[in-house]
Amino acid sequence: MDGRDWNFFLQPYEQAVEELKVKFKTMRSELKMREAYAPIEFVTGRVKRISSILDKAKRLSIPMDQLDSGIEDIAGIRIMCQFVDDIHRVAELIRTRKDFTFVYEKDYITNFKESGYRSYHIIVQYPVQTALGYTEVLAEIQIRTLAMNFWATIEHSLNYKFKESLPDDVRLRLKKAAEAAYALDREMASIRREILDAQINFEEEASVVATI
Ligand code: 0O2
Repeated sequence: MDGRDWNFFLQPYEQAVEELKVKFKTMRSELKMREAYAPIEFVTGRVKRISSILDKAKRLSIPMDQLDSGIEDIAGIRIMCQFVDDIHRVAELIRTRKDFTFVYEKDYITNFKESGYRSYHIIVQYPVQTALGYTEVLAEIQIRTLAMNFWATIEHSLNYKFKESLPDDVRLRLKKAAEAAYALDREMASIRREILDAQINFEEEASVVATI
């Protein structure tokens, strides 16, 4: 494919990413308005770089004419949450939406990757109306906590910079850092639960006093 062909190929993915970003940002503001707390902290999106598409196609032996069905993360959306519980809430909201089709999900939180990577991935089929007609593209929605995102962003840039040459001891330290990030997630969730419980008890006591 030359540059022009790539532009045509990637156009519906770019449109899908832009539309999905708007939808999840709207979900965030709507939930914040209705419930005062939004399980979504922020949303980002990207179309996979051509070099990264070619690398993945080569690694998975995907023919060039099957890139659209063989590579599921050409369109990628990332949803960052404060807490692990929020990830499951957002995943449920995604599963029940009617404006795209849920395909399948990968729970890399329970089944974290060898690198230490944790995130919840949902693959959806997204309908796109382009100037030339209707099509559908696959998109990968990654849902993660802020701590998971912190780890993944740094690990990704180190891997990108040093390719295969990251020394084993660095990989091991990164894996331990991923565990530390997950321990932080659990601790923050526990602190939050304690504060919420204390608040409920306080409100119950206050309402008893008010009725006396
Ligand atoms: P980008 O944004 O294109 O540069 P895989 O073999 O991991 O490529 P798999 O197992 O099907 O494929 O995973 P999946 O669900 O397609 O996820 C691939 C994407 O998940 C990656 O895209 C990353 O965004 C993220 N990811 C998966 N494993 C790791 C990991 O060990 N570290 C980090 N930092 N991210 C990971 P690309 O292609 O890397 O990113």
